[in-house]
Amino acid sequence: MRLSYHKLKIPLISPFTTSFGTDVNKDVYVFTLEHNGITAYSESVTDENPFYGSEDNYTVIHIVQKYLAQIVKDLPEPQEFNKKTMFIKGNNMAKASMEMLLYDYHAKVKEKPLAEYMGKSRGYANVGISLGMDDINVTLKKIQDALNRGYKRIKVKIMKGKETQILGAVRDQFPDITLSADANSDYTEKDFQLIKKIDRYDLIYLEQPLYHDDIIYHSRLAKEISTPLCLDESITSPEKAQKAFEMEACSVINIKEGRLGGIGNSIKVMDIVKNFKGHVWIGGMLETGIGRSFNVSMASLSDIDYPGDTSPNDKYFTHDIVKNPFTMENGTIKPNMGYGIGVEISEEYLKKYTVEEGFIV
Ligand code: OSB
Ligand code: MG
Repeated sequence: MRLSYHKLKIPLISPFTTSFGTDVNKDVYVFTLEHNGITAYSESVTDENPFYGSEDNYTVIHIVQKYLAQIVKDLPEPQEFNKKTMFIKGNNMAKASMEMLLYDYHAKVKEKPLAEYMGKSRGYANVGISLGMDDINVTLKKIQDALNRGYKRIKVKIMKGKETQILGAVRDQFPDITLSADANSDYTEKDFQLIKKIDRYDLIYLEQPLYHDDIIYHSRLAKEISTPLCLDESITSPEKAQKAFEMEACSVINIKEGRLGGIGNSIKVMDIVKNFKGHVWIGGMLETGIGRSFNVSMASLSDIDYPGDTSPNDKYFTHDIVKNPFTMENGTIKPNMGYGIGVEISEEYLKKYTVEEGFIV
């Protein structure tokens, strides 16, 4: 058993701006597990800064090296890995990067495509697009292009004070599209009057307007606005999802396996959402083809009812590190049918974008 990493820096086709900053590169750890002729992969959804959540690339590699690698070494089933790592508080993105590596490994051992290994797949994922903030004319053009390509939902990033300008311009030009907005926790409980203005844009939901770890104020806000609320950052465990629905803080959840500590917890959240008759979709963190393959498989599960942020690889990178990128047809993407995540790594581009590599255990 050998566990190793590549740290990559891959230029993004266009900068991605959210309320917390602008990314021009994808800085990512890719993990590789090799055993008995099987090679499994995963990536961490963290980047260089803890601005989306509290983890970053440096905390992930630290937690992996100091604690998780020893547990991964025994090749436990993912559920077993989750139990064995419960003593480590938080650090969900680090845990997810190893749990998902084990998912890929065990799906490959059992010679099953990941979607089949995880649950009931409908065979394809419905796809939406997440657009970072840009000059408004650039955004309008990107929306038109996305609609031409068949995307089923458009999500725009907003921030405090710019919501009316962005959403007003989008709705003027596209009165009928399925539209959502993501504030990435830019507002506070003092901004409810401002947030209420968003009701007039007829969004399918407003994503994470308030604090990254909040449920209580979102619950209060949900009672004052008519737009459904979707939580992303705040839902870091199945227990948080349960609490959010019990408090009616949201009716929609954006699942990211990384934020939830892996696929096992993500499936538990899907069950909770179903129980409360909420809606659920699979988010994205600008993943390479490796993380994207996990996301597309998840998004193809039949309990996922809204389109996800699971664009084809060419939205992000000129050259991905996989040789079999996803293609979108009529706003849908089919999960890979090879064993596990089913990606073929391009050694050429993996090497080209590697800034550091090493052996862990
Ligand atoms: O809030 O969903 C988010 C990217 C980085 C950090 C947070 C978010 C996002 C996205 C991108 O919205 C979705 C994608 O991968 O296309
Ligand atoms: Mg979000």
